[in-house]
Amino acid sequence: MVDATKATESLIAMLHKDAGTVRVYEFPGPDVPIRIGENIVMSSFQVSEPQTVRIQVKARKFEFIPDVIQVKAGTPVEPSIVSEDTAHGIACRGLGINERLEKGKETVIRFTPTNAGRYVFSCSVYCGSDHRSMGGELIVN
Ligand SMILES: [Cu+2]
Repeated sequence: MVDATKATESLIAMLHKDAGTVRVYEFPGPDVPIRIGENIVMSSFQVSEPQTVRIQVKARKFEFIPDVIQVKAGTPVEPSIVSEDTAHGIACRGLGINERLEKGKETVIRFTPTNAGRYVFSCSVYCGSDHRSMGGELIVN
């Protein structure tokens, strides 16, 4: 039984032998925890939804600010990107993203990176002499 008034956002799972009535959890009782030596085998896990990470990003000749963004795998990410000077773009091949960024207009991209890694992004709309150096990196841990 779960007492909802005592519930928190995390649960503890305890492996046990279903030794009494099958599919009825009888503890304390015949359902004995699985032990390794003296230790009961347990693990905790989150049951709450991961919080969306919202990030304000500026684009301008020839940089993204910030240009390094770190997030956890499985966390929804919502960068809100505004170009300050001219049309730019943001493309990230590893995440299948390519959006045009009009001057002064907010562009919100929503995605959830599932695999850890480093994802390079860059400007995908030609914006001048240093266009090719305009980029950054999303680090997914
Ligand atoms: Cu550019």
